Amino acid sequence: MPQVKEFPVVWLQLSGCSGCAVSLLNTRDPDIRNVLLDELVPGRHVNLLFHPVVMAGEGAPAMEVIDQGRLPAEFVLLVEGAVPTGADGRYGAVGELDGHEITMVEKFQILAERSSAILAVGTCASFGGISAASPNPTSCVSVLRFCEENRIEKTIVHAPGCPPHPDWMLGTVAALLTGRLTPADLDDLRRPLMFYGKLVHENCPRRADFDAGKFAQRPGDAGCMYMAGCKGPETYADCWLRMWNASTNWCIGARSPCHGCVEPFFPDDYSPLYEKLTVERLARFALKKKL
Ligand code: FSX
Ligand code: SF4
Repeated sequence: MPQVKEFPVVWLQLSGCSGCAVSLLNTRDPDIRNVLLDELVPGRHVNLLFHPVVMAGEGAPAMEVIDQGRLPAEFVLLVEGAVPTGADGRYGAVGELDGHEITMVEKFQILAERSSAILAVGTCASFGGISAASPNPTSCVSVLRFCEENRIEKTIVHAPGCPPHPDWMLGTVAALLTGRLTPADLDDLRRPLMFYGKLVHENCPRRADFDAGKFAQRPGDAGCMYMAGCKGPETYADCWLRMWNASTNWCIGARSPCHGCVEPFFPDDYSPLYEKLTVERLARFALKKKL
């Protein structure tokens, strides 16, 4: 029988709401049991060493798994949440060991330096997101910004979304494990083009209403939801095709505007959420389309 290769993975949870972890648990095909017990892709098994939401271990035995001296020679680091750098990191702790509180900043720095590659999971880790929203009292920064400021040079890939779709996370991990994620497979925001390559607005079932000038005034109404704050004209994601909750529905299908949660503009630049994009921003989209 061919040997199965083990890929150690550490999931670190920083400043966020745990929605990314919960979204991961909602994976349908494969389901979470298959992800953890079987081969994610033929011949490759994800050995999830540490995940605060999923693992049974707790306390010192759990913290020892990600202790510097015990880390495997190679592992992929998945990071959920932004890095809370304020007050010397005292806004967030991963746990404690030998009576010493281990801050998120401290643990992230060590793991990032030792990792083979980093996957920023969710919009907080990728771009700062809600955790770094104004006025950002905890001085949260994205994974990339922290690494740049601390001269940590690693392959960093983004799988944003608030939360990200389970397929976006697992598909990106599978591509990383099989070496099928080259810079040519990413957009200029380091997102895999296979998930984030197409514009929502170009693929929206309400697009004909936009072109005909039939606009909904509030969520729930018929017509294009541009006036009700839809950010589809500058949001790159495949929700319109993939849909959510085991392909049940998606935001626009549920008569809600797209909030652009996969974009670096979210949430500050997209607030108030139900306010329309400026005409200048729309014009920028039209210009891009012509090129
Ligand atoms: Fe952020 Fe994760 Fe949004 Fe939440 O923790 S991407 S707030 S859905 O879940 O980081
Ligand atoms: Fe669809 Fe939103 Fe574009 Fe209207 S503005 S066509 S609702 S994506």
